Amino acid sequence: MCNLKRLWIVLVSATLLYANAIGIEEYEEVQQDKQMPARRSYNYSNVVLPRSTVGLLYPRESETREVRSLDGVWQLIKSNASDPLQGIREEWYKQTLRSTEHEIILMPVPASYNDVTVDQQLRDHVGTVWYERNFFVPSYWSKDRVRTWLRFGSVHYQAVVWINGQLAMRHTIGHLPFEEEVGRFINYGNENRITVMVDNRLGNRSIPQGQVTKQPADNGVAYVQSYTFDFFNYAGIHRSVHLYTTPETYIKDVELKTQIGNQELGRIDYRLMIGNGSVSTIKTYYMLVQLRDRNNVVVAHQINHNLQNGTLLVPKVKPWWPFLMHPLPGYMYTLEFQLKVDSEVAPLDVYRLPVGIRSLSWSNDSLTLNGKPLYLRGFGKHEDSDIRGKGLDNAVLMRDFNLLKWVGANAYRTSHYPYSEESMQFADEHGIMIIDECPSVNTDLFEPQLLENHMSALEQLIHRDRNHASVIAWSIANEPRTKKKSAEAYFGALANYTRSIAQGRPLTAASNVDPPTACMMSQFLDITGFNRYNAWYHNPGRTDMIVHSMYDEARKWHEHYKKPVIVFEYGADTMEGYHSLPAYIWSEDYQTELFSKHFQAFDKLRQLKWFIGEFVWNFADFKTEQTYTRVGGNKKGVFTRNRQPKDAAHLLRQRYHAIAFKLDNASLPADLFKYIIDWN
Ligand code: BDP
Repeated sequence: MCNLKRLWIVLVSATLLYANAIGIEEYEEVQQDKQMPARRSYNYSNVVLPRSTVGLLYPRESETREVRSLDGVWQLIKSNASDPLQGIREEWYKQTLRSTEHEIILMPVPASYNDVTVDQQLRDHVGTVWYERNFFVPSYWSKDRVRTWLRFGSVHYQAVVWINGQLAMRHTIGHLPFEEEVGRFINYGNENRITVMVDNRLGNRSIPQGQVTKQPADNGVAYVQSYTFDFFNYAGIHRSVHLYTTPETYIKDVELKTQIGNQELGRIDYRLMIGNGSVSTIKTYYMLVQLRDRNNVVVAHQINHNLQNGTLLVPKVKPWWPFLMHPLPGYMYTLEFQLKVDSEVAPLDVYRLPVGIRSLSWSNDSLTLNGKPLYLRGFGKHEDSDIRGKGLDNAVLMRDFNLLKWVGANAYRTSHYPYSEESMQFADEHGIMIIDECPSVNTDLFEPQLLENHMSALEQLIHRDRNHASVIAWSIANEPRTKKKSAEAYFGALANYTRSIAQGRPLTAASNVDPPTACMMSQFLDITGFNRYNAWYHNPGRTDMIVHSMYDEARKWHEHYKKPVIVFEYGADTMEGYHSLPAYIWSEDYQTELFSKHFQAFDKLRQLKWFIGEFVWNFADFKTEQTYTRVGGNKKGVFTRNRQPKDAAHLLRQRYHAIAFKLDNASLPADLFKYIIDWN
């Protein structure tokens, strides 16, 4: 069979497969799923474990690698919601989008497409949109022994990518990167076209779950995406798109584990994967591994001939410490790998990776870093901002880190999905600890296919983030419906699997089950986390009931599960600028009062050593779907959506810095308390 024919068959079958997977029929299937009886129990022993992710190192330039960004302004067309796969049938990827009948919309990448235009239909679109742009690739990239890779930081929710009309890659699930070697599709020294179909539909087996239903509307029918989670289902190409090169034989993957030993001895254990070639074909190669400090001085090195694993010992190590826990927080070394051939001077491939060296351990009543018990003070956050939606924006990201430090936080949870790789790098550098959450929110209707997707989400997350010093725990879910008995086997299997790949981090999750004994998930976790809205969803207005309820409940979680306890969410919606004396719900005064009462409860709990953290919900106001409980979105932010402080931010700042002062002797910012009087 000639190659062209073979390619054609591959493409057609791939297209059919894809069409089958997300075809129009799926709308019906989704509807049927809605009626799917929630069986009491499934046997999860036959669940297919995810294949391990390989590669996906963050694209970094070096003397052997080039990185080009494909960010910028792309073209976009919106498919008809009633026919999301029209573009596949009509093979839009084979031509320019301009040659379809559809209106071309200019769209920035990275960004969510929803809030960029003034078109309500695009904002609320359900189904597929198509992106396209042209790019040039220099002819010297086609040289022998160069590989060209295309990498997406995240596309929500499903993506199919064509280059010059040929299917190049597909990926399902937002918030996580994917890449493919694409040299065979590229016109080197010439112009190329990239086409991406993005599908935002969530069903009962997507992570997170949602439902698409067909409903009567004034002009016929409407496809409605519903979901129970409390943030807007933004979609599009959310993070950067990179084209980059590696040599033919290249450093494909690096896995690190670090530890601090006695007498200031640091230790880095690394595992390598070399692309192209079995160990026997590359036996004349070796790896020069060098660890450089912040001043670029080599402080440890090794010549490694086995190309698989090794250990570096670092005398007088500067450990990675969290913000305000040490005068030098977030200390990052650079770990440099040079793949060399004996006879040649120039390395074949060079990859440099920032690394923070620290030990992490936990017990039934503590979480310790470098031997010191941690007390986490921080937030649940969102990737969310005006106009950009969930699109990566470095200015917003830096503002967030500046605010985190201003307020004296030392941690946040990536509620409710993995955040950008850039944010993880910032967290390393600023010493902000991360509870790293997978995109499972309000999980319901537990069954095997969902479990497989959930495991895959965790596998991809852990693979992506395992080398970050800032990551101190994996959160496997937020508020799953774990009062259901059917959740027990599901979470048992999920936790078992996740623990087997957990890379030295404890497992946690945020439960809102009440009473604690009714939660079918928390028994499988290393750290118990719970969300509770006293004086908001429970007894609104009654700030006089907070201290007792919070103290009492946290103790119950501990008594039952005998694990360290964190409060992952508490808070109150607050309209900036609305004031009321005495305090009334939704006012800034109420948020401040509610926080202060929680602080009293947390301080009582801190006496009991197993209480290890307090997280406000939320760092900033964020957009949600349209509902009568939300005025322009969720307003529980301590900061507005524009990242300006509400009143409560100042109180929280005083508390967080005061905790750092009491626990770690951190110095207090000069402007923490305003002058009022000379008390003497
Ligand atoms: C919690 C959810 C969070 C919501 C919050 C709220 O975990 O996603 O935004 O409630 O209602 O239950 O503000």
